[in-house]
Amino acid sequence: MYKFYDFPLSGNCYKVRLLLTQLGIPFETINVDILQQETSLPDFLQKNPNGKVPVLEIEPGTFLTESNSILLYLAEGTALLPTAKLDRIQVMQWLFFEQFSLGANLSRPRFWISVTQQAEKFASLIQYHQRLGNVALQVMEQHLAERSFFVNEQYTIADIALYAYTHRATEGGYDMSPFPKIADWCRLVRSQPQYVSLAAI
Ligand SMILES: N[C@@H](CCC(=O)N[C@@H](CS)C(=O)NCC(=O)O)C(=O)O
Repeated sequence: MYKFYDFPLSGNCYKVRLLLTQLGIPFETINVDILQQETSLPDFLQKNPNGKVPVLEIEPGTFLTESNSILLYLAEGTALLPTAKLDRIQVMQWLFFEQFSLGANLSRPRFWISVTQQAEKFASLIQYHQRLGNVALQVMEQHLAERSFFVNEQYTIADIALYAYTHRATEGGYDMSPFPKIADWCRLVRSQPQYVSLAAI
């Protein structure tokens, strides 16, 4: 059985937990407390030298890291990763967009404002990330203007990756009122079979 190294409040971990659940893949969860620096312990660094969750141990001693790579691995051969070349590459395009333009810009303000409650200390960094995050959210809003899902009008791992931090962006101080299409899409993601929620902070 897969072993999943997880921090329940993490959006990156949530992506993997949601996909494992929706695909009906059994897994054992091992909680890693990033607030107690458990990702810096030597034993954990052997699993991921980059010191971050999520990590999926797919067989004893074989570890996959980077949330979106894990999504690609798990979704291979399922309806959540299209086989047609262009659709597949467009899924990857959104996975890369999520990592470079969206994820950290939403997750870092959320971490400082709602998880560690250090908004004042990190005020200027929060402002910096929110400016970039709003640009990324606008890109998503425009894309969704004439679509229900991100790729080929079907639910894919692109939706899972983008949804993880977007649906909790207000916890990072984001005003989501300018993004009604994103709100519709979030409702659609929540209505997918075997949907599970991200833990409340
Ligand atoms: N690009 C990585 C980012 C992973 C990441 O930033 N993980 C955070 C939790 S969301 C973490 O483990 N932080 C602990 C640390 O940096 O010490 C991914 O998508 O998996």
